[in-house]
Amino acid sequence: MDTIRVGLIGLGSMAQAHVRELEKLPRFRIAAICDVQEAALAEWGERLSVDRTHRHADYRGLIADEEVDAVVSITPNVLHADIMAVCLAANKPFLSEKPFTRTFAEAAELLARYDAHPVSALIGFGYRYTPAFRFAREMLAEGRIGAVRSFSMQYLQGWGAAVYNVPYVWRFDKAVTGTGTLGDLGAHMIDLAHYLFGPFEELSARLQTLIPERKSLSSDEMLEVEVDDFASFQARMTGGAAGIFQTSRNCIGSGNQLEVSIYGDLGTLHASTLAQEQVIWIRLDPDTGELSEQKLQVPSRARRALWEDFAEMLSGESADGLPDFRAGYENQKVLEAIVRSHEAKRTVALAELSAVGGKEE
Ligand code: NAI
Ligand code: 4PW
Repeated sequence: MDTIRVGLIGLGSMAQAHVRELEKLPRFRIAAICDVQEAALAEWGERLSVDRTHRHADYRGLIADEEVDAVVSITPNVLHADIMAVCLAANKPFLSEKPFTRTFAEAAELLARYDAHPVSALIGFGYRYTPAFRFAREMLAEGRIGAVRSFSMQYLQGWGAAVYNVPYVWRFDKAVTGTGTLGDLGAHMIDLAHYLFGPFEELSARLQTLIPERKSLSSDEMLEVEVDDFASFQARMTGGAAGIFQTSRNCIGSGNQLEVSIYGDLGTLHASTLAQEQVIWIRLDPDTGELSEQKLQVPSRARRALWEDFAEMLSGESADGLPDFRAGYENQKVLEAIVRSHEAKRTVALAELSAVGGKEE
């Protein structure tokens, strides 16, 4: 496949980011688009020069479109599972946005379908491609800070803070989103932890809703928010490291702040989206006990785009550390463990969760 003809489903805010990336890579051509909003279809159709016959109001039409080699699903969370299921049935490769699904039951059912008929698929865990995190992973593999004993991670944004009076959009509606800041930002943190340290073994969590009502989009009515807007949990990874996590969308001035501090036997690493081109390395000289701190610039080999890996995957190549279908499923399992831990007020081992209708490894 020389040119990869892409079909985009969901022409909202994140579609802009995907289109920007796709336009940098000549192998891709956006051949079809889909949205339930006619105005968005018309506007994007003109902008991307997509012929009217390839502008779809129903995602099933786009997935069946013969001009589409690969599907990109960028819709509200409630649609993720069905769009992936239709792609699997049609044998169409796809890149689907996070969180993997809205619930673990959806994830388990999808896994069964995927195991029966796998197709090339990636999930939008884009922070695996943040240069600082890729370089930190490389440094860990080289043993630069020795065995990792513990880490702390946080993902903070500010747009949901009370002062901004953000109305009740789909991200607060449990039926559409599944969980709140947990599935939205927490899913990225969990994926980053898996990418850096391997699978989760057990965890204990607390979910809180600090702003319990949001104003309706269409009236002055205040609507109850059933999903979390503050999530914190602590975990033990199968490799032995202990981790502590927090996420919130109510932290004024945070911007888009995903960061990790990693503590090993021989030193410490700090990496953050606030300084994506550097990793701070604190080294301990075991002979003298002296500490030194370096701000390392990320080397060019740690720059890579999710879309480049997707193109390679479609050509039958497979890079290390891909955010693949199984990574999506495992991520949803951790989200489920967090919800169960919160509800039961106890530590939950990941081994307790078995797939509903799906094969476990
Ligand atoms: P959005 O609300 O801005 O856009 C969603 C679009 O989907 C809208 O244009 C809407 O009309 C369309 N849509 C709704 N129902 C549809 C249907 N049945 N068929 C076709 N289109 C439909 O949402 P946003 O921010 O673009 O988020 C979309 C997804 O992307 C979410 O799952 C979110 O978690 C994920 N996301 C991922 C990010 C990342 O860093 N990986 C960043 C932002 C969002
Ligand atoms: O859906 C989320 C968006 O609100 C994303 O996954 C992260 O936060 C990145 O962009 C925003």
